[in-house]
Amino acid sequence: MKRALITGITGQDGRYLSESLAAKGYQVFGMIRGQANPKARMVQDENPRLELVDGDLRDMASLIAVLEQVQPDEVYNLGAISFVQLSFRQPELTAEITGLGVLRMLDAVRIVGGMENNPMRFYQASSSEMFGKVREVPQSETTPFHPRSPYGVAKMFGHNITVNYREAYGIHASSGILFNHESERRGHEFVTRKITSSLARIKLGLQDTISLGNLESQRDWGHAADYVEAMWAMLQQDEPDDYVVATGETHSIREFLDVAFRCAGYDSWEPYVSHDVRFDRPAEVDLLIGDPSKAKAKLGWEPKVSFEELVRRMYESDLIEEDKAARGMR
Ligand code: GDR
Repeated sequence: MKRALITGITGQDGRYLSESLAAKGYQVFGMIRGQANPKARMVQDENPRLELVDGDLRDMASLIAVLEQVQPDEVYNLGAISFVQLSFRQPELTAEITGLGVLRMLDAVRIVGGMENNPMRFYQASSSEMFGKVREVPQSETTPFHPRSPYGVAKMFGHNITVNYREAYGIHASSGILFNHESERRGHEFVTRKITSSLARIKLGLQDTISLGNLESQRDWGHAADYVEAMWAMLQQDEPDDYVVATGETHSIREFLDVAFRCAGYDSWEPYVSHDVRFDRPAEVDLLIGDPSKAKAKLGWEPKVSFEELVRRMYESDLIEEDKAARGMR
């Protein structure tokens, strides 16, 4: 039975990946940070075969101890401060966890796995935010980076150090440059879930409007359940490498609003959406659109969920969730 360790187990991707690996017959370990982490119980309930282990990406000794205990075949490093806007308010903490955390985990893999014939395969969750002020459209594995946030800068360090450890120590370390991926489990701070959950509350008569920031930015949005399959496929290759994971389609926040409000039976979203400068960013990423041809050709990976289906699924799920919450059932 193969063993996998996932950091960021309580996040959207950690939850999908742990279920997918368990279904493939893996023994899955999730790294949990902090005492009495309230999300530990939720992931344990969702996936009873999951084993939780204590560790923190800021604490090298804890990472070595976790790897010694778990002896994983595959390490998926998904743990990070992942909210771009927060990274402007807490840039140093973002660099510490999202950036240096990758180096610590790679070093722990190097030390525990050994210098030669290291059996531990490593996946780094890199991000399209590294492309930032894009130098080319669409963005591929060879597009130069130009990050626009402390988060993007930290992810760029994580990506580069992963490539460096692969080249310097021969570690089977791959980096997935994932474009935005959303789902019914997306955190409420991200724009897609903020829109679908607020829209559900508007539909249920629980809320009047949604306050948003910049509606012009364009993103390449896919479904997270599809994207975790690409992570796994990367670690099954003979050779480690970097891959863009995207749909190849881009849509503005306005288009997201169009589709979501149409699903809910409204002709227009304009009367329900107001602008709030608090949600504008000091520097913005205007346009992201990925070229996933390498992932398609080498991993045989393709996204299954379309943009329209993604929006509809998120809205319909939120309608049920918000209704339950309003009745005190959540
Ligand atoms: P992003 O996702 O920054 O692309 O990073 P987010 O959903 O936060 O923002 C997308 C775009 O929407 C605009 N926007 C708003 N965003 C939020 N969160 N809230 C608002 O009210 C709002 N109004 C407009 C933003 O300015 C932005 O242009 C996500 C994260 O998951 C990263 O961790 C990941 O690496 C990348 O996607 C790929």
